[in-house]
Amino acid sequence: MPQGEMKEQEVPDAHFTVDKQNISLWPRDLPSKPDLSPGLRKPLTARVAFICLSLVLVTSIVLQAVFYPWLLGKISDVKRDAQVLRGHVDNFSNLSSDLLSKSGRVQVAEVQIQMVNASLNRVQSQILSLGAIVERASAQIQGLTRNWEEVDHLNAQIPEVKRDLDKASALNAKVRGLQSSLENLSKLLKGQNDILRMVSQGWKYFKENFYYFSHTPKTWYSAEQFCISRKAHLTSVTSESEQEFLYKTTDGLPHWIGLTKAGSEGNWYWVDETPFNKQQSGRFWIPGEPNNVGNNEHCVNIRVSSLQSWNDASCDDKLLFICKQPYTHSDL
Ligand SMILES: [Ca+2]
Repeated sequence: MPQGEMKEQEVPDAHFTVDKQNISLWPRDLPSKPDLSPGLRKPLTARVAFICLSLVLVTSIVLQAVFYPWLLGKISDVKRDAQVLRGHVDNFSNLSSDLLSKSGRVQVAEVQIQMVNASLNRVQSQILSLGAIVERASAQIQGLTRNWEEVDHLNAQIPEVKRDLDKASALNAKVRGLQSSLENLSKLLKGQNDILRMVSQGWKYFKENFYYFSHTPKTWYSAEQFCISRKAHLTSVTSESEQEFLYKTTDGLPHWIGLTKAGSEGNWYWVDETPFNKQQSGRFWIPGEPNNVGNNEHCVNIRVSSLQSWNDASCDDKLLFICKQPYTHSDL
């Protein structure tokens, strides 16, 4: 140490250092050791101790000066690390509680997974059945496609069919018309047949009525009974043409007709309930008739071949007679 050396040169009696160097580094002839007394050695020891303590103190101060900031930094680092560690511990605690809750959730999730698996199994079986259904549907679609092609083919034929239908409809209308004509003809023929049948039985046809001119004389009442048995009555006369037909057919032979006042209070009436028109019928009486001879002439006959041919006579006289039956178109 230079300072030590300088102090050695300034202070010649500092033999301790010189003596020590001579021993360890430069072996020389040993100087003769001064005879140090114990009184001198004590201050020297104290100084050495002081120096050493100073050195230690300085070193300590230097070290403190050097390392104190470093230590402060370290302490703050440690604190920070402690805080970080505490944070980790807290996080770990939270993580632990999370793990517990998540463990419960995991169990729930396992149950749910089992349920989902069961559902998946069901879905799988449903998918299989759906596959079968799809196959059947596919087959049906193919069949429908073929049917559709047939429908298209038929659709193409529709216009032609429609024309045929129109023709058929027109023909049908004609057929209906013909059928109606046939029905009318049939009815006409049936009417003709009825007329022929009645004519064959001795009846005469005139303007929608059949007339029967008897061959046997009867009283007026018996004659009416005969006509009733033939679904007829003694004839009424309601027009000049009918009167003409009757008197011409009787050809002058007296015939009972259905006009009488028997059972009434002197009023003429038609036995077939045709209303009696006294004014229009007045022209059919023989002039001077009805004269009611003997106050006993209550029935009327056609006596002569003339428009004025009516005569009142006794109802008990036996005369030929005329029945009248209206031609009923029962089948029309
Ligand atoms: Ca008379």
